[in-house]
Amino acid sequence: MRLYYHPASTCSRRVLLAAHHLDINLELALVDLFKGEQHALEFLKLNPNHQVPVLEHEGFVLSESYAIMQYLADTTLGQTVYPVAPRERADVNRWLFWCGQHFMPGLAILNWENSIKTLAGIGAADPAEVARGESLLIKAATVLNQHLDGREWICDSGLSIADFAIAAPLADQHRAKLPVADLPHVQRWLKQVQALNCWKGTETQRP
Ligand SMILES: N[C@@H](CCC(=O)N[C@@H](CS)C(=O)NCC(=O)O)C(=O)O
Repeated sequence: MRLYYHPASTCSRRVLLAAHHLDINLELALVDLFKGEQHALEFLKLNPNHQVPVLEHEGFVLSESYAIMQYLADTTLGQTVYPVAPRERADVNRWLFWCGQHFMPGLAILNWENSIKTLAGIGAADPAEVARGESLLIKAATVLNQHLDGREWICDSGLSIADFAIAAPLADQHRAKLPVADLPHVQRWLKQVQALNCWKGTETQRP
């Protein structure tokens, strides 16, 4: 299986976490977002949305990080991070959708303004955008913090791809200046995810 990715892409990181945990060896193909390679015609045939990650598996091409994590789990015998019991699976799906719909919008703004712009050398953060990102993210992260109060993992079925999905973009909490430092349950849970082998094993694939 080949994964088109970029080391600064938190969406790629969540796929890498899932693959490492599932013991799937991905062939990594760098798409240099800083050089604009996501706009190349060849890449647009794989993903017309101009974005990584994209998985290629024996002629099957799949974009969208959450769908890729689900596919990796579904093709792994005996895995437990994407349960098959309908209600347990629905709960994992709920948090994957929540991540995309509620958590990522504010986080992506802050990641872009405070982190990626600096890494790519394309200028200073826009204060109005930073304020918009903070306001969106605080609302979502507060919901997550309350949910994690008294819970070991996000879903009661145990460690799941929802933990990978939501923890991955928090890796850059300091560089992206994410307003989550004062959320004790989020921080305690994140430390737990960061103690997993899959987290340590994918650290070198980051900038
Ligand atoms: N919904 C997509 C979002 C993917 C995404 O935002 N990818 C970013 C990197 S994390 C990207 O490739 N950005 C390049 C661009 O938009 O030009 C997913 O979950 O895979």
